[in-house]
Amino acid sequence: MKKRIFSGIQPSGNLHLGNYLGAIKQWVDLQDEYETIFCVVDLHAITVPQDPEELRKKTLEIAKIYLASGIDPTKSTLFVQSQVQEHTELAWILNTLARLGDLEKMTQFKDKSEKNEKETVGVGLFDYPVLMASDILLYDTNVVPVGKDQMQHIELTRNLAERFNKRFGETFVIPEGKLSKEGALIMGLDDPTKKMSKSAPSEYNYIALSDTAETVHRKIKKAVTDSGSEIVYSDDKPALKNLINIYSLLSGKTTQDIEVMYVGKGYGDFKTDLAEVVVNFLAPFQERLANISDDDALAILESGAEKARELARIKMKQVREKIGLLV
Ligand code: ATP
Ligand code: LTN
Repeated sequence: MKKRIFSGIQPSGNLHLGNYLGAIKQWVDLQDEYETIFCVVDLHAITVPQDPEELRKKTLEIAKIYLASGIDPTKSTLFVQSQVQEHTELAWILNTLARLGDLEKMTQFKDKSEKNEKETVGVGLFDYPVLMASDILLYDTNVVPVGKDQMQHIELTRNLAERFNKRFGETFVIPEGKLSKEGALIMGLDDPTKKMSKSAPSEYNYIALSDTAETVHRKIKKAVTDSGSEIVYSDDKPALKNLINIYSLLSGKTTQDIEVMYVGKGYGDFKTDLAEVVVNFLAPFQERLANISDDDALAILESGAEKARELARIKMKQVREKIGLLV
């Protein structure tokens, strides 16, 4: 029996290289070794205001991005969270076990709510990790591949599962988080101390998966670098280290290979080549994306939702029995 993987991305903002290298790329590589379920988490996206038309468009686009990245619908189950109602049902039940104090410690909530007065922060934003726990626990997930920023939510998920099992008897599998190595955190091109983020104030922070070749060249040319002129991979040069990581992850060359290639050359040559490496990844990716029709993507999502509903229904029946609801 293969172990099961579950992960998801919110349909908000423009996906960037950080999302691809930190999340989707490793998902593609895990499809053979694991039974894989990938979700577009639209109910998480509405924890902050979304334009309804935009949300629908983005949801379909994320599904297409999964497909264009190499998520294979014959190997993986792909679906949209809101199309499987058990996610919200389980979230309510887990809410009765979750503790205010634990949710208040979540850094994503703290970051996103910092800008608002406490009185006006949405309850959905606060409760976000409990819905995420439901996503994971509904499917007896063993492993959750995510970026570093999500590990705290996985820990909370484990605690909720343990608390439920202790109180009502063995019901949920205790999941583990899984980080990719270098891709775990891609930093901003304009500031190597902060992660590449779609909500960054400047577009020079990120390379979007939809950027044109011209934009990629312009953004990489403007990317900040460190003092000195040699191309070396070191913690003392965080900006360059980040650029070498991107080069390495997209080209398959090791960071040592890259250092050797640029002995005696400067940032100019390195950056021009890096832009080419990025474009050589993005151009065929964008072509595959353009060739996936709405109808094809919708059909894949519908059959994915059917499979997911079946699994979710079985799990929820167990949960209802355990907690004393009429079944
Ligand atoms: P953002 O700050 O860009 O809005 P996010 O974490 O809210 O990021 P999601 O769409 O929720 O974005 O994240 C999707 C996945 O991408 C998650 O697994 C997350 O850990 C990963 N991820 C996001 N940014 C990066 C990054 N800079 N480097 C590596 N992984 C990332
Ligand atoms: N919170 C995650 C998105 C997410 C998720 C999940 C990831 C929602 N549900 C279940 C893994 C498993 C984020 O912000 N990246």
